[in-house]
Amino acid sequence: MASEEKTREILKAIQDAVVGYDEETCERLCSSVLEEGIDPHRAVVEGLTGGMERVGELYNSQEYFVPELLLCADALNAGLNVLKPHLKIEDAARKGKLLIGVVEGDIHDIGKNLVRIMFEAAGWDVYDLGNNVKIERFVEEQKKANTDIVALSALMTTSMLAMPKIIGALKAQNPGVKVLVGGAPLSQEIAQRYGADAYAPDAVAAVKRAADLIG
Ligand code: B1M
Repeated sequence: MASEEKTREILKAIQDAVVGYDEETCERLCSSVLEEGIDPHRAVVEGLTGGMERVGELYNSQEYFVPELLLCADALNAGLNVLKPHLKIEDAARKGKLLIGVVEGDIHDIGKNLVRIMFEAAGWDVYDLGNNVKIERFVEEQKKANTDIVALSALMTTSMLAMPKIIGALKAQNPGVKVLVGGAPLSQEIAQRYGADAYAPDAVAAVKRAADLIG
């Protein structure tokens, strides 16, 4: 079991590997997380996601541009692939069926993928529609899979405007379906205004909110 100091050192190095778009190092460090007995959830949140937050700041300050973002996303995903099989949420809460996707006009899927992984880790049946998903597709697939919940992700202030339309269409077809929303530009207040049943600020909270909705 690594000391707190050693743990922080490894998590910081994972952040640096994401920021430095170094896939190989990121993979190796995520393997060392497992060898050292560090909590893999912590490595995802403080290491990989923390690194992507720093990447966002570099993009904002125009030190990084779209090509760098894509390379950083590859490094994050390489690390995530190592940690994913070890992310088990032991939770007595009820598990259900979830349909998830990123709304139309938006291709940012790193956050959505983290949310999906947390639901899978918690034992939910997950149907992932990917990114840039049209309203009609959400409605059709919800009907087909008859999921308890539809989870909508948006990363842009422009794309999130599709959410109230999707929620309206889903509820018109099936008034019982619950809709969970999330993504950086969302908030509890916006979620309520859009008619969503719940809002979650991060992937772990998303699983808790969803379990409450069907509990
Ligand atoms: Co771009 N992008 N991007 N981008 N990108 C943002 C979002 C932006 C804020 C950057 C900025 O300007 N400061 C900005 C949006 C501005 C706005 O709001 N209007 C932006 C822009 C403008 C663009 C382009 C238009 C750039 C261009 O082409 N000129 C373009 C858009 C294309 C499109 O979608 N149509 C674009 C493209 C890209 C890349 C493809 C290069 C890449 C995405 C790669 C990929 O996803 N496969 C990218 C990236 C990486 C970013 C930033 C830097 C990082 C996003 C990210 O992955 N964060 C982002 C700036 C930033 O956020 N600081 C930015 C890490 C991830 C783990 O966090 O996704 O927030 P996040 O997910 C969190 C929570 O939000 C939450 O849980 C997750 C983890 O706990 N969550 C949920 C997410 N979904 C949830 C759903 C839930 C619950 C919780 O329940 C359903």
